[in-house]
Amino acid sequence: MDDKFPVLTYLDDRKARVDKTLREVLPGPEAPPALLNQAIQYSLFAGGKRLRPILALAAAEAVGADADPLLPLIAPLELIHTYSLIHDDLPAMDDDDLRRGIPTNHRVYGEDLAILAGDALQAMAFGLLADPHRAPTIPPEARLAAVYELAVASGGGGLVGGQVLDLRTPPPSEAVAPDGPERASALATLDGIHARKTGALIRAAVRIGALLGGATSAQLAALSRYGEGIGLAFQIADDLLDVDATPEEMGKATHKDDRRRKWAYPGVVGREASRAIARQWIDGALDAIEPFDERAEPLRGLARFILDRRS
Ligand code: GRG
Repeated sequence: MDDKFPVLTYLDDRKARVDKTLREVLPGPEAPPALLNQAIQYSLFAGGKRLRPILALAAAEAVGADADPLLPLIAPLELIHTYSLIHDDLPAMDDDDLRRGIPTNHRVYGEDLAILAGDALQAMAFGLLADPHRAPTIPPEARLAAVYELAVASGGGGLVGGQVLDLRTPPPSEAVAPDGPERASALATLDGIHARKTGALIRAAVRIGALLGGATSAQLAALSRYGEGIGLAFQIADDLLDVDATPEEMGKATHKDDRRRKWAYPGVVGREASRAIARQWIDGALDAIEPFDERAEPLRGLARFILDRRS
């Protein structure tokens, strides 16, 4: 397997394509109601990595599809992700001042607009995906399957459910002994939160790309396992960055998990074990796509990137 895949170039190139599509499909900042569209554009174009749509593009490529025509159906993943960040930052949730390196949406536009911008982004995502005029060559069944994936990943079994657990699960007890029974139960709690809060949308991104790209059921099953593995690894890496990276690198406050006594991997099992567990998830994800040919190289590169990223 070639581990020299130029993942940073791939990320730059695909991010530019996703951004171009987002600009094409979204109402401009002057479209009425202008304040709403400005609030949406403010957070959407604040410089996210676009990892979820990029994973969907890479999954479509891995099953042999021409991914570019799928962009209008893949870009909605970023709308759901951005809505979840805007709402997560609200005073009623994480109460954050900084996101993607700039003041959070509610700090600039007010809580009312931030809530409504998130709501509109969510509705827009489903509207774009269901619009038969976009990517008209995609069979209606594949489009419907993608709508279903996105709905499941966004709701109580995914983002929203994960956020509820994240906010309301009582914090972990001080020390978790490496061999004690509390460790297994703490890890199960953590994985349950992570799989919903972060993993569900990442897994759905990979599945949506595969479904729209015409994956066989065997390919879809393998890619689901890949998506699940990188989703869990992504959140462990995010927990590690919260303790290791600077606010400048992350574009948001760091050391928040510890201060807020939140469920996070390093606080429960330590940095080293956290890194080892993330590595196991990535290895499992790479294993799952082992039967794929060189068209899955972007997926392999992205899996490695998730572990090595600094922001
Ligand atoms: C409010 C319904 C609702 C859900 C919120 C997304 C989320 C759930 C909370 C945000 C905080 C958090 C730690 C989420 C986990 C996912 C995560 C690490 C998001 C950051 O994703 P990146 O790194 O961000 O892809 P960019 O800015 O690059 O898009």
